[in-house]
Amino acid sequence: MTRVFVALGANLNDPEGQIRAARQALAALAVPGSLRHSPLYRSRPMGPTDQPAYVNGVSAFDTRLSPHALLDALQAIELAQGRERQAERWGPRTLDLDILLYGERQIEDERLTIPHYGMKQREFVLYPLADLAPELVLPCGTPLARLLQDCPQNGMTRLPAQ
Ligand code: A4P
Ligand code: MG
Repeated sequence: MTRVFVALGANLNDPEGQIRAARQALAALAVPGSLRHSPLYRSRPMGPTDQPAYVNGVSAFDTRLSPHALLDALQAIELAQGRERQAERWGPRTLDLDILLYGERQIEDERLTIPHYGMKQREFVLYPLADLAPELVLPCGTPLARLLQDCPQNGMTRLPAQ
């Protein structure tokens, strides 16, 4: 059983509803009782600016799935919620589920890079991650608190809890 952190992002077709539906779907991948969710945030789009604001959050849970089985399951949830992969890098999407951390593992192969390659710089990942695990230390030894010091919130706002 391994503790994992998953980043959730959406900016099309009721993004907040997409994230809430995805959070429910994650329960099927989690050891019962282990699933936790950060507050949700509205964030400025990284990449092309001619796209709607994003809703972002992070969820944490224990799983018995291997890293690749977890990726398969997350991509199935993306597809079930109408994700269409487009050519434009960092373009708009109904739902993006990225594996941030899989225990202490460091993985680099053709399908997976863990820790996620962008997580150390992205305010919409680091702040919700800190809501769940303020004391977290990355597998490379860097404390999350140190990354937050170098990461402005960039106009991000926390959404009211529901
Ligand atoms: N892949 C490799 N490592 C991982 C991992 N740790 N978790 C591979 C998940 N997938 C991983 O992903 C492309 C491939 O990455 C997968 O097939 C998988 O094998 P994708 O979801 O099809 O493509 P993508 O998400 O569009 O690409 P990319 O480069 O991962 O996009 P990002 O970096 O996730 O950026 N602005 C705001 N404010 N908030 C956002 O959430 N998101 C993006 C997307 C752009 N701008 C944003 C946000
Ligand atoms: Mg992705």
